[in-house]
Amino acid sequence: MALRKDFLWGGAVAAHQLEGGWNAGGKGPSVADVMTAGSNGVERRITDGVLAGENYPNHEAIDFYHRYKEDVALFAELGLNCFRTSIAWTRIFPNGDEEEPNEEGLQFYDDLFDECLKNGIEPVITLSHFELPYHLVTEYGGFKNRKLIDFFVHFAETVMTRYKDKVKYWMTFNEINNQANFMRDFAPFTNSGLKFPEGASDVEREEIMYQAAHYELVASAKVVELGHNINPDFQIGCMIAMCPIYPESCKPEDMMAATVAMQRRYWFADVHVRGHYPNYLKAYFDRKAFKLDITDEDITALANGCVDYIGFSYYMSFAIKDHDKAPFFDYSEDKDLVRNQFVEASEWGWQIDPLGLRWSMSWFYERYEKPLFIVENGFGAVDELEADGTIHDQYRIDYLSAHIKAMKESVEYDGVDLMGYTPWGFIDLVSAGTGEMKKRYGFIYVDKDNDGNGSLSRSKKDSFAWYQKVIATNGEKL
Ligand code: BGP
Repeated sequence: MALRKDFLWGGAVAAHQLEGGWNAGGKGPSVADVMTAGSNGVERRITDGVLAGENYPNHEAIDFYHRYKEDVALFAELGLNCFRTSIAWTRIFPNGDEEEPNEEGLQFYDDLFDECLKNGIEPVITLSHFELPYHLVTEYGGFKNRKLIDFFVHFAETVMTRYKDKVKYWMTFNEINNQANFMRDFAPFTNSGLKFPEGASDVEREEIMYQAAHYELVASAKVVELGHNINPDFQIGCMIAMCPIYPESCKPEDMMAATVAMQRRYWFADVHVRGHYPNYLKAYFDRKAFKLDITDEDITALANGCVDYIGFSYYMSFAIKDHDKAPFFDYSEDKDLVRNQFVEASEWGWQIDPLGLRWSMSWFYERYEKPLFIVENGFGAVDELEADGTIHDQYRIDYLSAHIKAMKESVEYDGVDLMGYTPWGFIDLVSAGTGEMKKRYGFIYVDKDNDGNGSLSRSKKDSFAWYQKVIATNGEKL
């Protein structure tokens, strides 16, 4: 089998990481807007507002908000036939809980989508990509509050109705399962906006995390059902962060550790795709005596809102050992994960494993038999700008071509049904994890440094011409 003729070759970004214009056009602050930059191992920190002297990298980002027309022209030159971005919730509902949307925000996305479509580029839209309205954190405590289901559904209904003839592909929550391994206050990489009570134990944190995850899954399911009513042609997917967890060895305890770790990290996909909680998770809830608010209506909503496809990100794989160390895998930290000695890692410790992509595709497809969509994959690196303005990013080309090769093998040898591929951060943007500019993924270079200095001008790296060729040959020439 070869790649589909209508294969979606694109690039992926998120509103808060590239748009800037954080308070333009009536936009309210999101959690990303009150998050400081981290660097040199210092974590990003959420503040209680805008503090003088702090570096808030998302405020300007790469100023896509004002430059999207020139950028979309470059995307067209690159040859993209789709563009994955998110709609910033706070452009549409500045506080997240209003009845009436902000027309200026709606108009911005109308203009952006028109510009894309005019250039033969189909928008692929994430509804929530780590950019919860900050007001929903301060007023309601984030997604541990049931009220957020209604706010999210109202937001989704508003934009799905408005763009029903412009957008066909949707995703609900970006990397919804990431919250299972970042159970600290206002962690980056989550949609929940949680602050845990002072002194909360690991078990208490876990219970709060499961409650928030449940509300997000119910919100997602309601939006899938609603979206299909708004336009039966909509394709609405979930988005899972996929990092397969290998056993460190064939020792049975390592094998079991990997199995349990996979359950704890990927049960989200079971609920999204099958519409109910898996038994292994119900057993875990019982053992831990969690008191979760899961109503009969929620159970019905989950069953009625199964996704059409599985969107997922893939950057790296993990390894784990020794299930006998602890009766259950502890998600408050990845302390049982070990370095895989068979693969290299990036400067940020992300283990590079192209075959892991094929493994992941098989795992998803055997389990669910639903179309897959690789909506993120990429290599974060420090790029060197030569004196003549060129950037020779062969390491990025090597990483991506090895992954595309594995992706093609999965289609050809394993018969996986794959809709498309959108490499992450194909235009340089603010890193979600670190808030840095220097961790770059792009084929398009943006002149801006970690301190916010630079002309913001765009230029092409070597990988630009390489990806152009990949798309033009439908993945034949890597
Ligand atoms: C994913 C997120 C993206 C993105 C990417 C790279 O988890 O969905 O938002 O940023 O990771 O991560 P980072 O920016 O930390 O390198």
